[in-house]
Amino acid sequence: MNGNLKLAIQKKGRLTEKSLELLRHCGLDIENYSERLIVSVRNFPLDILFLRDDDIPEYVQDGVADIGIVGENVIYEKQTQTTMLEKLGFGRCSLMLAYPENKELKKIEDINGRIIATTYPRILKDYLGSNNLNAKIIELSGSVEIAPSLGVADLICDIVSTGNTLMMNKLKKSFKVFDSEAVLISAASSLSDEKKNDMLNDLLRRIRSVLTARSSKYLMMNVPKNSLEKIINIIPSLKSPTVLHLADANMLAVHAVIPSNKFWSIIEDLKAAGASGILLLPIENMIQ
Ligand code: PRT
Ligand code: ZN
Repeated sequence: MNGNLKLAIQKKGRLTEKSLELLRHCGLDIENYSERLIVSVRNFPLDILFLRDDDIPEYVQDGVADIGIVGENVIYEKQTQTTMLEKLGFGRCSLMLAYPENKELKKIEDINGRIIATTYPRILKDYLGSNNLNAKIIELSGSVEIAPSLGVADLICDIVSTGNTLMMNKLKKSFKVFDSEAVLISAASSLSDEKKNDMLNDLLRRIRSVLTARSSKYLMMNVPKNSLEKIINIIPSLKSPTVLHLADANMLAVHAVIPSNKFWSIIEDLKAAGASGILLLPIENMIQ
């Protein structure tokens, strides 16, 4: 026991690279991890444990790892005692009901009496229960999408991201059961070891600043002096924009941090108000 904070992430799968990328953006210098179960971070008291994603909730609950990064779908399905500390904005997907293209499913009640194959029996059972539905659940460990063509099930309930897998198997998606993304979890909202709790708070501050930076962009433009007020009213700035003088006395430079997803909806209004030389830059880090 070296007293380091222990973080469990997926060893090899869809969440591995994004989890490591997030940690690196937090300034962590991570040793080459290939095929190792545990690696230390060189410049932060953190050990990273590489595990199968299905095992992460239980290891965190039991204190083998202090914190973990895993999909909400896995947490919900495993029903362990863990607390979600932060949504991480990657690994987004939905658990959805899907059925063969040549069949009809007009309303959700049409699944009553049908057989649904899934790797998420608990989530599906809750969904059926809370919607007063009565279907039979068959639990499979993988390749759920081929169950209808094998005649094993009428429908499936599986993770959908792009929808390509469903299409390739001649299935169409219907009702959504659950939305998921990768989240950071711990056994309780604060750790009992005070030193580790300080480390966790430091790490959380860094993660939150990276996440805020990712969802924001730095907007720069030149504007005619007499359009300043109009332009400022268009900008969905998080704080008051910065206004700078230019060599041309009739023009000003305006800089602002904006939510990334707002850019395309304001660009035409900015141009119409006389803005020129519009630049949108990524932000590396943002401390609030
Ligand atoms: O080996 P280990 O048990 O660790 O990995 P795993 O195979 O169980 O998990 P993995 O790596 O496939 O997924 C890890 C997590 O990523 C999941 O628990 C989800 O939270 C999240 N995630 C995001 C996804 C997807 N997108 C996804 N598309 N998990 C699975 N899929 C699969 C889905 O099951 C289906 O087979 O991809 C297929 C559908 O994808 P589309 O793009 O064709 O719709
Ligand atoms: Zn898994």
